[in-house]
Amino acid sequence: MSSHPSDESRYDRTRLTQWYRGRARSAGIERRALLRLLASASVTLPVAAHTPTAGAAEPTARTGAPGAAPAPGIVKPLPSDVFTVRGTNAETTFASLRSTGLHTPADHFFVRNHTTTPRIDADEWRLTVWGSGLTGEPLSLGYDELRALPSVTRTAFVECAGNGRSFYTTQQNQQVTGTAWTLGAIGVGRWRGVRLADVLRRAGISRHAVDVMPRGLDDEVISEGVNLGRVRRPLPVAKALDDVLLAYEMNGEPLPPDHGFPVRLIVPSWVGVSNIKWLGDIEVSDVPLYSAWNTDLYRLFGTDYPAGGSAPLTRQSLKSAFELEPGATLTAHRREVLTGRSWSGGAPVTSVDISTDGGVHWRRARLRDAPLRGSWVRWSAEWVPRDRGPAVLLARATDSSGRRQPEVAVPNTQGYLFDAVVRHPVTVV
Ligand SMILES: Nc1nc2c(c(=O)[nH]1)N[C@H]1C(S)=C(S)[C@@H](COP(=O)(O)O)O[C@H]1N2
Ligand SMILES: [Mo]
Repeated sequence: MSSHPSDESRYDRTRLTQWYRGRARSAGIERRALLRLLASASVTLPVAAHTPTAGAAEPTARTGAPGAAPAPGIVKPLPSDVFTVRGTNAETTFASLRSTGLHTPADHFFVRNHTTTPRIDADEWRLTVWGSGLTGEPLSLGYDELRALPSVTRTAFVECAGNGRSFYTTQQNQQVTGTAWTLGAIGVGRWRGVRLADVLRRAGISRHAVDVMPRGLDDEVISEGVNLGRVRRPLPVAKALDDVLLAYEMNGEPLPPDHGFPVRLIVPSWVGVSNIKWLGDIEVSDVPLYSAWNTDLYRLFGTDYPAGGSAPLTRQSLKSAFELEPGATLTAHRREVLTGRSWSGGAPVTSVDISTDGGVHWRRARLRDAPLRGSWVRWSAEWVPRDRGPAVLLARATDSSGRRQPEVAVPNTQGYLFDAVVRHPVTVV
C-alpha cells in the first residue's frame, strides 16, 4: 500500500460495499436503503477498511454482557450501573468511580463517538504523516514500527469539552445544544506511546510548519445533512511538539477498540476532541488548517463572546464531582465519608472545599493525591448529617494559579467548559 492518503482512499473504496453491508446490519439499516446511500456522494468515504474482514462480521460484533444497555456503535459492555447511554455516547456514572483508583479502568471509561467504533486490524494499519509542513516525502509507519520507537508513559485525563453541559440548563436555566452530559464525560488513563514530537521530527517537520492535523479512521460525520468529513482538528505546532503522545496502551493494555485502537492521540489538559482516536494520518501544514472542529464547533459563541466566536478551545475547565448518586439517601446521625474528584486543564488542583448545607458553611476536604497537572485529585470529607430532609452538597476546587470554581458559569451556545460549582441534592432520613 502506498503511503499517500489519496491512494489509501482508492484502496478503501474497493471495500466500501462490503464494509457497508456490515455497518448497515449493526446500525439496523436496510440493505436497500444502504445501496441508495452508497449511490449518493456523501458516503463515498474512506472508512476504516484497513480490516481485511471489515465486511459482515466485524462491525456487528457486540459482546454486550447480560443486562448491558445497547448503545449504537460502542463495542464494550455498558452495564447500567456504570454507564448512561446518550446517543452514540456513554457517560460514566460518577458514583461508580468510588471503587476505582486514580486511573479509570477501561470498563468504566466514558465513550464519546461521533459515529461508531471501527474495528481496525493493527497488522494492516499504517499511520501517514504528510503535508506542506514537511521538508520531504510523507512518512508511513506501521504498528510494530511505531511500538519499536522510544516510548513514554504518563497519566492524563480525557474529558469532553461538553462535560457538565446539562448544568447550564438545570442550574442556570440556559438552553444549549449538544449531548446533555452531567459530570461523567471524563476518565483518567495511564497512557503509553511515542511522543508526537519524535514522529514529526522523524517525518522531517520544517520550520515553516504551523499546524498539525490528526485525523481518525472512523466514518465521516454527517451533521444536519452536511458532510463534515472525518473527525480531525488542527493543533498548533507548539502544542504538537510539547507533550502530545501517539498512545497505543491504556492502563498497561493495548487500547480497547472504543478508545482508539490501535493508536490515538493524547493531548494533555486539552478539550477531549483533540485526542483523536483511531488515528490514520497526520497532516503537517505550513498554512493554518481548519475543520468544523475548530471553526463552528469547539469555540465559545454567545452574547459574552466576539461575533465570530472565541479562539478555538484548548484547555479544559476546573470541575469537581461527588462519587455519589444525585438524590442519594443518607442516614441521620451516621458518619458518612463523602468522596469525590476535582480536576482542571489549567493548573493542578491544590484544595477542595465542601459544603453540606447548600453553600452556607464550607470546610476543607482531605486530598488523597498529590496535585498533578492534567489529572484529577481524589478527596474525602466526613459528614454526620443531623437534620432530616433534603440537603444540597457542594464541592469547590481551587487550583495552584489561585483560580476557584465560580458560582455561575459564563454561558455559551454550545454549552462547553462548564466550571461552576454543581449542586448535588441528597435526602437525609
Ligand atoms: N476519530 C475520532 N476521535 C475522537 C472522537 C471521534 O468521534 N472520532 N471523539 C472525540 C471526543 S469529542 C472526545 S470527548 C474523545 C473521547 O474519548 P473516549 O471515547 O476514549 O473517552 O475522543 C475524541 N476523539
Ligand atoms: Mo468531546
